[in-house]
Amino acid sequence: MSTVVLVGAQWGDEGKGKVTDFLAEKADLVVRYQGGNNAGHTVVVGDREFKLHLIPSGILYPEKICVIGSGMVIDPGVLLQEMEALKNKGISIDNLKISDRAHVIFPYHQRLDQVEEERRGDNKIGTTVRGIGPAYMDKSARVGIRMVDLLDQDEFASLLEANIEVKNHLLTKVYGMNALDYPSILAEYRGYAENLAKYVADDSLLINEAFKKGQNVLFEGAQGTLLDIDHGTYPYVTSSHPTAGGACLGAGVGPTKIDRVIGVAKAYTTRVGEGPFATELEDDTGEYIRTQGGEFGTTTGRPRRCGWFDGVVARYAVRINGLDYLAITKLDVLSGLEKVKICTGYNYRGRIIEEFPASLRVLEECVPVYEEFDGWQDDITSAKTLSDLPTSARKYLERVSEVAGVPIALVGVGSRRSQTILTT
Ligand code: 2SA
Ligand code: GDP
Ligand code: MG
Repeated sequence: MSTVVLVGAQWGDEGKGKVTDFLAEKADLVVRYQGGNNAGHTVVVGDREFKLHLIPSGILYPEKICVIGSGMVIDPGVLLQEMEALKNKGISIDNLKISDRAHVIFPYHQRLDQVEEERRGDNKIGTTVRGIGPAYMDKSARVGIRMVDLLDQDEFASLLEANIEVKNHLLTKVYGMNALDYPSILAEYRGYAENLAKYVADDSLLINEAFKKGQNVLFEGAQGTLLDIDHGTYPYVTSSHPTAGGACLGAGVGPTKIDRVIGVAKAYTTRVGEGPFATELEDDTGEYIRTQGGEFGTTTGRPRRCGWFDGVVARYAVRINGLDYLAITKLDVLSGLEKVKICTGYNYRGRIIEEFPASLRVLEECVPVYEEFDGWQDDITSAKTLSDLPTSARKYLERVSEVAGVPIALVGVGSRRSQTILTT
């Protein structure tokens, strides 16, 4: 396996948690490198379901080292709750490591996320309101507070005081909200620091030492390529780099160390939050997919928008991430449909576009060009190999692979670890 980066090839929720858990069996380290508790990664093992937000999906294997990388933003209260919930389910968190360089989310980040969304009105982004954007803003503005700063009592007190002074000005004078109380936040976060201190480490050093030992490292992306701050449907994106390059930045690893990049995509497309979505189905078929696929946000419970597989998006994800393979999940969800469709290009004012456009104004006018295929009625959730699948499902997968331009390494036919077909 060596070093593998797993990324979302669409708008997130492709089933990265499940695929990470499946591949983690062969990994020594599993590393998250961006995002925070906006992410929701669901892993089902036997009859037990785990919803992870900050902790890598490798945590269900007791011997794997799980790293929260420097590119992440951490809400320490949420992290401690997640750790506690895992412990209560009998899952060991002894091998969890938290980067000393990861940035910390504070209550003012959540408040600003909420009030900025409200002020955007019809132009809202549809964020998870977890304070992710404002925390990354502070990081870029060079006023953020990192885990290493949180652990240093005096340094933390002065950084927090300076931040709260500015944020209170913004909250009260600009947004007409109540001021935040510095002493109580200081005390609360000092408590978090005490509880988290023993897990804090130099993630880059740890991972690079693992490379020297010849260990296998799996990087687990959160969100998806089309939500990347540089390459996504800006401004309807998250504030981090869910793409493969983000793994290097967000874990202190050189690009020469990456052996393989796998993109996870659903057999259809979903998006939660606002922004253009060319293949969206606002009809009974969209509703069917949402119901069959249980397409509701893992973190917020919001209904996800559903649509056909978009080959333009897939090709874009292959290019942006340098994908070697696709992992296609949730093929079982399409069972029962008479016809299924793949978008192979966009019709923009009578011209066929095959590459994903930068302009949202162009994207909004794009009409998908579809190829239609026979569906399949059989229950495929017990399929173990490709040959167990109905011919029409196999044809569909073949075309998905052709349109995307990369082979398919595995296919998901159910949420359980065991419901995975390896094709290579
Ligand atoms: P944010 O909160 O600033 O990152 O929101 C910006 C955009 O990024 C989208 N986003 C997501 N999209 C899909 N899944 C995500 N995780 C949760 C899940 C989402 C949920 O697993 O279902 O529960 O609602 C995720 N996180 C961020 C977000 O919708 C905005 O479009
Ligand atoms: P992630 O954010 O990419 O990890 O995805 P989420 O966990 O937010 O959403 C994916 C959902 O689909 C979860 O509820 C998974 O348990 C489920 N899932 C993953 N793979 C499959 C699959 O192949 N078939 C079905 N039916 N469900 C799947
Ligand atoms: Mg998710």
